[in-house]
Amino acid sequence: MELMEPFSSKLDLRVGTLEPSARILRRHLSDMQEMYADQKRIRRMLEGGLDPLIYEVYLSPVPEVEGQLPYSTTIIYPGKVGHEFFMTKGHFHVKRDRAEIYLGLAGDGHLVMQKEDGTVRSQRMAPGTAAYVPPFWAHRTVNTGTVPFAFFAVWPGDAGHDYRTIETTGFAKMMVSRDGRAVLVGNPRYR
Ligand code: M6P
Ligand code: ZN
Repeated sequence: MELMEPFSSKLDLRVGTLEPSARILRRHLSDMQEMYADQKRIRRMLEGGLDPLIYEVYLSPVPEVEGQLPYSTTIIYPGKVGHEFFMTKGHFHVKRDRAEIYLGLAGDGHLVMQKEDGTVRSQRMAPGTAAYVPPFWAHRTVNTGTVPFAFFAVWPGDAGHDYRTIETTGFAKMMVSRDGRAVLVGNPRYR
C-alpha cells in the first residue's frame, strides 16, 4: 500500500462541500432514469429539455484499496419525479460484508437499505444523525425535505460499488410524498 502523509479536509457543515476533493461526481436525471417508477413522466421531462441535477458526490483523495477509509460528502437536491423523491442510485458493496457509516449534515433525508432477499429498512436522517449501514445491506439516500440534504460517508477502501444488482432489480420499496409526508411504498418496478 502507498505510504501517505497525514492530511485533513475542510467540510462545509451547512452546504456539504468537501475540500480538497479528488473528484466531484454529478448525477442528472438522465444518468439514472431507470431508477424511478414513473417512466412516462421521465421521458416527457427529458424530451422537454428538463434534465435536473439530482445529486453531487465530493470524493476524498483517499485511494479505494484495502486498509484505507475513503470518505465523501453527498448533496441531494430537493425535488421529485412525480411523487418519488430525488435520491441516489444506490448500491451494494462488491464485497458484501463491508459496512459504511453516514453522518447527516444538513437538510432532511432518509437512508433506505435493502438485503439481497428484498427486506427493506429505512432510517430518518437529520443533521447529527449517525446512521450505520451493516454489511450485506444495499443503501440509497433520499432527500425527503425541501432544501438540499447533505451527509458525510466513510467506508472500507476495498468495499467496491456494485450498481448492477440495483439497476437490474431496483429497490423493493420507494420513498414517495403522500399528503405532505414521506412514506415508503412498494416499487412497481421491483423484480
Ligand atoms: C455516499 C457514499 C458513496 C456513494 C455516494 C452516492 O457518498 O456511499 O460511496 O458513491 O453516497 O451514492 P451512489 O454511489 O449509490 O450513487
Ligand atoms: Zn456504500
